[in-house]
Amino acid sequence: MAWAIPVRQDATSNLENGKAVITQGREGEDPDPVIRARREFVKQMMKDAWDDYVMWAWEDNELKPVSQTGQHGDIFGDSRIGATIVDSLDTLYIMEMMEEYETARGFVANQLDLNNATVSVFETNIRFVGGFLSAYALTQDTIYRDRALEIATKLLPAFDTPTGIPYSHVNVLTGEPRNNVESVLAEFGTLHLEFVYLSEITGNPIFREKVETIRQFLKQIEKPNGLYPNHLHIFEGRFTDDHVSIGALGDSYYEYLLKAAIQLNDGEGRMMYDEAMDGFFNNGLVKVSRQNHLLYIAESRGGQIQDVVGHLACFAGGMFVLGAHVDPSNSNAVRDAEVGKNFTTTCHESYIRTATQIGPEVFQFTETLEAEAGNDDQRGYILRPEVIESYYIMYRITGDTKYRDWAWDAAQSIERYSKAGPGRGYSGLINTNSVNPVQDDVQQTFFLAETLKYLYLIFSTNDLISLEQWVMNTECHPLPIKSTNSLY
Ligand code: DMJ
Repeated sequence: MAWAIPVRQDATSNLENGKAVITQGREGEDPDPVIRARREFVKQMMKDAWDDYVMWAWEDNELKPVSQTGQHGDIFGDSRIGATIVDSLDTLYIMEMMEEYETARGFVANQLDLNNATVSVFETNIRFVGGFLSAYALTQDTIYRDRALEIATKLLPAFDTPTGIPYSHVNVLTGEPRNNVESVLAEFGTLHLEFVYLSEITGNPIFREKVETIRQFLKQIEKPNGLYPNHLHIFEGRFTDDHVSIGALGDSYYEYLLKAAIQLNDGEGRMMYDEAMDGFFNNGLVKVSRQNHLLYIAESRGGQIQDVVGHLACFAGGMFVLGAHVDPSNSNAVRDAEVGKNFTTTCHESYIRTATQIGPEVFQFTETLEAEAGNDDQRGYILRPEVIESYYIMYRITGDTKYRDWAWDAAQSIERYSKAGPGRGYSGLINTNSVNPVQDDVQQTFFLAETLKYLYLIFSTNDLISLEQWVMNTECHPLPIKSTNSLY
């Protein structure tokens, strides 16, 4: 029997035609029993991943599912701050795993305590601030709003720089930044959705002001050939390298330009997104393979095109299609819908060309390689979501069921090769091209926040966290869209 989602008393204004718009319980169930069974299978994957974490790594940041112990990881300093718990909150809620959800809420309410740690501003924002804001929007439980405010406030000293571009790391107790004057585009450019919404729900404008400063800085800075290099000197306000990528180091900056436009009807964000995408096209970075004309988005270094694509870049298939979907009269809409579809196909090819049918961390295009890793360093898989994320957006927008099939194939392969044992959690793989892959013994928090949530949603009906009312932060935490969602 499906759980009836408890809608809190103070969320009654979120009823639409008498139904909660937060989660819809059985209404998210597909009429097709095969699809319903797939959704149940994904839910069981979440249960195994969660239970194993609770059993062996509670309060720590990540589970080591092979060793059956926890680990801090390095992105949250020395702190054991339950990153998996916070990143999982909304997934548990959306999947109606209410007992587990209440356990997670109890940790947030009673145990979570930031130690004397130097944390990544970006990671803390997308996983903690974003996770809490999403949980707040879904449940209207103010504990999450207050936690988001508390943690975002601890990040504010990082923004005390001449440009307003934040340091990459800050100590959450002392406010001391890590003394590194170069920051990464995808990090300081991936704060906008959370900070604007946080200002809105707390009435404190400071967060909006911080990201508005970053936006205006990036709007006026000279972009070589219309491209954004990935590193910036936060004191001198100049780019410090010539590496351009829609994947690692650049990725979610572009994602947030588009998604801010969706969240807030932000015309400036849309304009900057369109210009940034034009930069990739105008500099010849959107290419096709010589063998089978697979479309891919190359990187650029020192003015030279590099025919490599990271798994991270595969989110862009969904981004291009989403950008076309929300603004069909945009002059780039037809181009972007086509590019998004074809790039998603290429990312799928990177999956089906390995022995495990799971795509590698990096794939290349050369005389002999087409969407395949070129060396052992490129062959790993760390439970990343981006390819499945694009399947999910493609399915929701086009209705083409092949994306559900591709997602199911990926889920089956993850179950077969990444599972640490019966009833156990999931691990990354060292080599996706081996049928006996060695596991890397890390269950990344984004596996529960993103990979499993996207899988669950692709096997649900479109009204569960609908694209018209919610926009995902880059960690797949849904935030309400201002113009269509009364929860904003
Ligand atoms: C996640 O933390 C986010 O999706 C981020 O934007 C990129 N990397 C991981 C998942 O691969």
